[in-house]
Formats: sequence, structure tokens, C-alpha cells
Amino acid sequence: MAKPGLGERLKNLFSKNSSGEDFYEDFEDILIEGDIGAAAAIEISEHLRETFGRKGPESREQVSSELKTLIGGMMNEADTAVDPEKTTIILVLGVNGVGKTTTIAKMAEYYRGKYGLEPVLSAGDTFRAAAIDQLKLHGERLNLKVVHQQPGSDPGAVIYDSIESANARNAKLIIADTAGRMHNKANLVKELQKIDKIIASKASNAEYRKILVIDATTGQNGFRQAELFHEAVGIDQIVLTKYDSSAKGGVAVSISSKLGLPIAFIGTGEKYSDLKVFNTEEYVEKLLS
Ligand SMILES: Nc1nc2c(ncn2[C@@H]2O[C@H](COP(=O)(O)OP(=O)(O)O)[C@@H](O)[C@H]2O)c(=O)[nH]1
Ligand SMILES: [Mg+2]
Repeated sequence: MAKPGLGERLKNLFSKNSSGEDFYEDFEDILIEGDIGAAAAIEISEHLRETFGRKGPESREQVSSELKTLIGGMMNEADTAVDPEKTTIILVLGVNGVGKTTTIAKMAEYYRGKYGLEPVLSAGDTFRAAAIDQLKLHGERLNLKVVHQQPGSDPGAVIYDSIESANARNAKLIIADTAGRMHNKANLVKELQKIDKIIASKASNAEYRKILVIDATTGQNGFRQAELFHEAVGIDQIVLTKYDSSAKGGVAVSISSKLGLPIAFIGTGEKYSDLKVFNTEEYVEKLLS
């Protein structure tokens, strides 16, 4: 069963009748349990202290409405638009199992529907044969070109080929998969930097976007992943997956506010259509429900 959301916890807090300092301390705990992260939780509770003073707020409604404004103001919506006249390369990053490959298929479908583009998918996760097959299967189902090589081949070379292939067929969007696993962290970072360099050198006239996929159910672990990837290659946008299977997803608040990363999409299921453009208001509404 899903854990209670922030709204439910707030309700419980008010039924406890805690006030003053007790309220603020309990409130911070609630935010941290909701994966908002310690730094963002303290920032939020300090704002509430300024607004409601030492006595604390009188009603849950007061806090909810203040929180909507506050958290909404801390988060950023990404610009998901693409220029259909220009080549866009989307590199999809993230640790194993977060939903990268699924999200690639969903984004391909989204951009095809919205702009009439025929994206080229790039099987840059060369770590396992199954990862390549998975992307090929999506390509077959969606009737999209998938550029791939042998398992174990150099991901940078696969993505380089994909860009060439897209250029040759005048396809304006390339969405590339990557492996989120390596024998150790240093290896992963090195590998990602290598891929990044290859794309950057090939993308001088293109829009190059690095999207990090974060699983909403992993809590603050997701924040540490965002820090690691952002430090390694500089992330442009975030996709939050598995938002359907979790009452949490609060990690997006700390990623967006503390790392300054905008959120592009939210994954809400396993179907191709289960991808929503991120909307702060809707997100905060759901977070607090
Ligand atoms: N419920 C749900 N499942 C998802 C979502 N996105 C991905 N998944 C599932 O998560 C699992 C891992 O996805 P995959 O794309 O293979 O992850 P990758 O290892 O990062 O490429 C698969 O079973 C997907 O169907 C989502 O938004 N909601
Ligand atoms: Mg994958």
C-alpha cells in the first residue's frame, strides 16, 4: 500500500493539536518523510515561521495554501518544446531500472504526436543485449528507426552513428539511451563524460538536451543520483517516472529547488501515453493531497 501523502500527514499533525515550536519540528519531519529533503524542508519551515510566527498556523488550510505558493515557487518547469526545423538530440540518462528506455519510447510518441517528427532512437545502452532488444521492440511497435550495434560496443560510436543516420534521412529528433550501470561510480562518470563529449562535438548546430530520469519511488536516493549525474555532465532537464505507483515524489522538490533543475515530464504508467508535461500547480496539488 502507498504511504500516506503529505496532505494526509498534515491532517494528522493538526489533529494532534501541536502548536508553536512543536508544530514546526513535526512539520519538518513530515516534509523529510515525504522526500522533500532536509535542506528544502528547513527552507520551507523557515518561511512558515516567518508567516505564522511563534504560535504557529491555526488551520491546515492556511498551511496548505501557503505551501502551494511556496513549493510552487521553488520548482521549475522545463521548456519541452523543440524546433522542428532544427536537429534536437536528447540524451537520456539515469541509473538502471528508473525507466529510461520506457521514457524514450514515450517521448518519441509525444514528439511525433505534437510536431509530426519521426524520431530516430539510439541504442546507447550497449551493456546488455536485452537493453538493445528492448529499444528495438519499442521501435517496431512505434514504427521508428532504431540505430544499434553489437552488445558491448562503444555507446559513443552508436550515438554518433545515430546522428549521422538521422541527418541522412532528414530526421530532426534523436533520442539516445544510455546504460546507467558500471562496475563503479568513477567508471560510470568517465563513460558518461566520453559520450557527452562525442555528442557535443557532433551537435554544434543542434539543440543538445541531457535529460535525467529519476524514479519517484526511490526517495532521497534520487536526489543523490541527480547530484552525481549533474556534476558529471551537467543535466538540463528531469523526468520523474513511476509517479503513478507512489504517494511520494517529493524528491522532485529538492532536485528542482536545490540543484535548480527544471522538470520536463512525469511518467504515470507503463503505456506510451502515460507521460505528462510537468505542471507545477498540478504537481503541488497532488503532493499535498
Ligand atoms: N508504473 C510505472 N512503471 C514504469 C514507468 N516508467 C517505467 N516503468 C517500468 O519500470 C521498469 C524499468 O523500466 P526501463 O525503461 O526498462 O528502465 P531503464 O533500466 O532505466 O531503461 C519497466 O518495468 C517499466 O515498465 C512509469 O512511469 N510508471
Ligand atoms: Mg533501459
